[in-house]
Amino acid sequence: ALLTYKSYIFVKIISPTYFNRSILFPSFYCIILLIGFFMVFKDKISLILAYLLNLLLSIVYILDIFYFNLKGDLLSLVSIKNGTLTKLISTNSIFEIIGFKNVLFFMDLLVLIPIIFIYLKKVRFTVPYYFYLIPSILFIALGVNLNAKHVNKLAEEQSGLLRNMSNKLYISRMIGNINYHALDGYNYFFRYKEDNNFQYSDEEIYSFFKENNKKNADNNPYLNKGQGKNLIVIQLESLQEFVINQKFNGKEITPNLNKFINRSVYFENCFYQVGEGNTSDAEFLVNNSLYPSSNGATYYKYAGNTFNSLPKNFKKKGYNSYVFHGNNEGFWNRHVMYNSIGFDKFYGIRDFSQDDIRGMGIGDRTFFKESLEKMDSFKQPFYSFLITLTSHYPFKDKEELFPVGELKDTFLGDYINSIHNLDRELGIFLNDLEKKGYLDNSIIVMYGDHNGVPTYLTKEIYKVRKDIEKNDFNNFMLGKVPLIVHFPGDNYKSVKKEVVGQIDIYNLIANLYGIKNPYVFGREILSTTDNKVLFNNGSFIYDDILYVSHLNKYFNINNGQELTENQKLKDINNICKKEIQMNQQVLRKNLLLMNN
Ligand code: GP9
Ligand code: MN
Repeated sequence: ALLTYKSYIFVKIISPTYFNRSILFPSFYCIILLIGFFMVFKDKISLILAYLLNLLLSIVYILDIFYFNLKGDLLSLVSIKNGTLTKLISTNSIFEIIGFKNVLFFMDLLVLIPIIFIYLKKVRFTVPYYFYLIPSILFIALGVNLNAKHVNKLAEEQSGLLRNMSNKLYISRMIGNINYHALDGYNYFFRYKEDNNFQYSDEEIYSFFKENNKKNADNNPYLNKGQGKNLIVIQLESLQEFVINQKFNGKEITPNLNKFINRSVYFENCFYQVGEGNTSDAEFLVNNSLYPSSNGATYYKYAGNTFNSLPKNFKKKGYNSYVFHGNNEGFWNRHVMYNSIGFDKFYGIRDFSQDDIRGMGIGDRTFFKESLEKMDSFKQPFYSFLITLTSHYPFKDKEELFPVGELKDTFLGDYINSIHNLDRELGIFLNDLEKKGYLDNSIIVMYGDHNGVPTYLTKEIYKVRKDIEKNDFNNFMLGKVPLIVHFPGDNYKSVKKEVVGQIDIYNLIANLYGIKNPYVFGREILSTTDNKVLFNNGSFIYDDILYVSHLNKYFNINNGQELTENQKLKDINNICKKEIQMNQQVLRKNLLLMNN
């Protein structure tokens, strides 16, 4: 009864706007199962176990409430491992944060001690053991059934969620907080051990890094061009390359981006390389020059790792690093991972005005405006990393601005409209940056995080890009995102045709700011003329060759013609595969720890 009551209070606290009776059930189901388990034991032991369980869950609930009140998220094992929890405890008073009335979570535990003591001493048990055993089995059976139903339902509705754990609060609400922690423990201790297939020695990996670094030679004309300047990186939600410099129904889709591209270095062949971690993987690639995990979300799975990230290297140059994103701080485990990446401050949903919530969080206009206000107060030079949100699926912006005509009420129509809105907000922001002088004393890097149109709808894109022939080769080539680098004075403006990936953005920035990191998978792209981009699924572009893994086909990148496999292609395929596997090993073995 006490645990049920505590669960009720807890669910109410973590679900202030979602609270209704049905959301309580999963918590109760967990308790039914637990009661079944300790009833299996003999009377006295089961009583003590019940007490200990109450104690343990009270601690978990209190820590979760503490965590939730500060970070809008729930505790996870990796947040304990990477020191996020300790940092919060050492800088805040638990009692103040959880609120005085929640201290009651522990009051019963005190009161129960003498009662249990008397009970154990005085009460003689006369009821036979099977009397407990039968209901216990019933409780367990019922508990397993009800819990499994809930967990399976969630797994079916949102496949991947229970593995990538992108929204821990939601998981806890849907399957109960006890199940959430059990799942977190299972992921942490068991599930990810699947990846322990180490094929390369650490030495091999370090010598790869050494070779890769040689290619990042110092002889490029852009070297150190950013020294002393701010860096503003803007990651744009769902922005794909196929909308750039395009008109639809006679109207430019992204007029502001197009204008800005004309003043910048524009990479028109940049591919996104994200995995299950989506947006967070793009953030990860850019800030670490590592590929994301080939399964699960890197931000959750490897948040306890050590990284040689951009913020850490900027710190050595005297820069502070800031990250801005208008969603809940816990989404994609961001606030835990940002700690490991080394951002000095994370401005999440609660750091912005609450009167412009659109979709998952703060609307882009408010987001840009208030991020800029915050930046105005920073000591310069700084590194600011902004992640937009409003152009996220389902693309239901309040205003309808773009005449999508026959595409009205279609996925693609909504997407174009949403991207057009993003472009408008970005245009306002870029104007403000210019007015305030940031364009003269900062380098601006912008790119799309991943596709907004899912691959099964790729064929729809040809309705907007009638200039492209519909075929396997072009389906693949539509997986591009724009990459834009703006220098003060519109210097170096040009269009780059080389094939590059998000993983290279780190190196591009590192070279501009004189940052040296020998442990990178990316490469210098401002001064190169080579094509290279690798994907976790085995596809790659290398020189003139494109390999599409799910088709097991090779193409000539210049004309899209299919190539027959030969030894040379096989060798290249193996080299590319090896690099991707080495990266997984770096993550799994936390190899950068040894070198920090
Ligand atoms: C969530 C936002 C969108 O905060 O970044 O995430 P996505 O679904 O694109 O990965
Ligand atoms: Mn995204």
